[in-house]
Amino acid sequence: MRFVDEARVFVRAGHGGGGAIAFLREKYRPFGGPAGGDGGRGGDVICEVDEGMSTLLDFKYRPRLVAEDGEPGRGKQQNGHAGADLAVKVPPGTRAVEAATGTLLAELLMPAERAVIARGGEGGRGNMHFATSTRRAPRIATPGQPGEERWVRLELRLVAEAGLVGLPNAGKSTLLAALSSARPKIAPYPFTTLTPNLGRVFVSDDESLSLADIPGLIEGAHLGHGLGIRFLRHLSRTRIIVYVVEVLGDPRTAYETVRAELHAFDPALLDRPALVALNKIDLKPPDEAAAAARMLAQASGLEVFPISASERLGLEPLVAAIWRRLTQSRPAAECHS
Ligand SMILES: Nc1nc2c(ncn2[C@@H]2O[C@H](COP(=O)(O)OP(=O)(O)OP(=O)(O)O)[C@@H](O)[C@H]2O)c(=O)[nH]1
Ligand SMILES: [Mg+2]
Repeated sequence: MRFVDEARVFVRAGHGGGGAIAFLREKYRPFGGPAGGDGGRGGDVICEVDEGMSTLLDFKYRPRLVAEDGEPGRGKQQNGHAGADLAVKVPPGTRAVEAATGTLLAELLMPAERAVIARGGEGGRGNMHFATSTRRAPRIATPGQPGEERWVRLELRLVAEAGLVGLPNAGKSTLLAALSSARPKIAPYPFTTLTPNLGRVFVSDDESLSLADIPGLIEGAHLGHGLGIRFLRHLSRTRIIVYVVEVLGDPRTAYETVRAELHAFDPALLDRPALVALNKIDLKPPDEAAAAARMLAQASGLEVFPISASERLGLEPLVAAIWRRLTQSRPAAECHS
């Protein structure tokens, strides 16, 4: 399944049906009066969260979302049927933004959450409403209103509680694979991961957290180097950032490079609760790894967990710390006001 986190769609809600002008003419009621019914409402275009989805790929193949028009009113006081809504499924974390103005139309997070992104037009009123004592045969009805239509940008921001960030090759995907059932591609060269991966980490039988593996960042990513920083928007909803830094080379510079790129994307990311996973300690003598961890803790002011993702060393304390931070920072009520 291809990961697509941006799509442009044209949405058009249904037009309202026109009100009818009609008169009752029955055998025994020659002047039965005005009987034009109302037009039906146009259908809405609606986005609805499907928990099982994690990409906007479908919209690449279906860029026009059009709801049904309302039917016009008819004689004998019959109202037209309303047009059917068009409901489309989106992954959790989808934002719908009006392309022309940048206005946020909807942000869909919770399972089964729905939002209207284009509202159908009201139906017109038939002439049966316009009769008065002095105007018994009104030849007036109102037209249906047009439905809203607009270009909409859909943007997906993964809904992950924790995010892994680091230089390419630091071992982020290896760590995600060690902690969850996700099976991201892992290879000994930079930029193996081209789009974010998502996994679920079980802390106990019924407690889990979602973890995102973000493609590697290099110095100048905010200038477009490497894969750039657009994937950092998937960090916007993570509550905890886990810096993955390899113990080889210069861990402190690696950490600072990644911080600088996060800052360039959004300075607020630096204020998020964060931890450091100092990876690949299997490649260093234990005392050197421990010294590197102390140095990095000092330099970063963060808790540093020496681990080996591939050898599965030190993972439990790391997960426990992520979980502790999450439960401490978890909003008191998980409901949206
Ligand atoms: N020795 C050792 N090698 C590791 C460890 N973790 C990861 N590796 C290796 O490091 C290489 C890069 O690992 P990945 O998990 O693909 O790294 P990444 O951070 O996801 O890299 P990008 O997707 O390119 O950003 C692979 O060859 C892994 O097998 C570790 O703890 N010890
Ligand atoms: Mg990777």
